[in-house]
Amino acid sequence: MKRSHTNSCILALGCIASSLIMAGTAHANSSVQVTDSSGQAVPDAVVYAELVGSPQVAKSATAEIQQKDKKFMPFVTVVQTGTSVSFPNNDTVRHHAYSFSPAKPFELKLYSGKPAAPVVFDKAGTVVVGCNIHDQMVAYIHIVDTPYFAKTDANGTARLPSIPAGKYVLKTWHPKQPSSATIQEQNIQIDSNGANLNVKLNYKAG
Ligand SMILES: [Cu+2]
Repeated sequence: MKRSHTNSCILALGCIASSLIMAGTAHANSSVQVTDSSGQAVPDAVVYAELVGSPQVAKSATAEIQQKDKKFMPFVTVVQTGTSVSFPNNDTVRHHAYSFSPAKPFELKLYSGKPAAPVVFDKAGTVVVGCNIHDQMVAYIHIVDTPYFAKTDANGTARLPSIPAGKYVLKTWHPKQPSSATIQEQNIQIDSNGANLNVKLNYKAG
């Protein structure tokens, strides 16, 4: 909606007025600080806000997890359901990426360069990716039913995109979450000023 508006704006005078109106209703970004049970800031945590009662499915987003120096990079990826993820191999050795995770089992047989097709992640959940050749290689993909997601940086801070005002459930996931644990969540209210939120994980993530 926003994009087509911008495109149709070229040389249109009405555009100036409507841009001002849009600026007036713009939503501020929100930030989330994540710490663990020992009080340490937690990098690589995934935080996402779901509008209460309204899951939203993406249409055609893309993401990339490359293989470099016998590692998957990034280590943690968060995408919305429906996203196509490509797995380019930027090493000189071949890799064989796969997952047995119920949210999306897949296999990209021994390859170098760019695989023929990306993998579409169409179900919310966590997918653990490994390489058949190099056991130490691992990556996590957390698939969410909302466009409002982010990953914490080295300081444990995540910056969520602009979120319309409303009631949301803020969920937080991290690769160190015990497999028996459910995803931590808290009810939040977002207003037009955004929000500065804190999440304390009930396990050690370091
Ligand atoms: Cu490999």
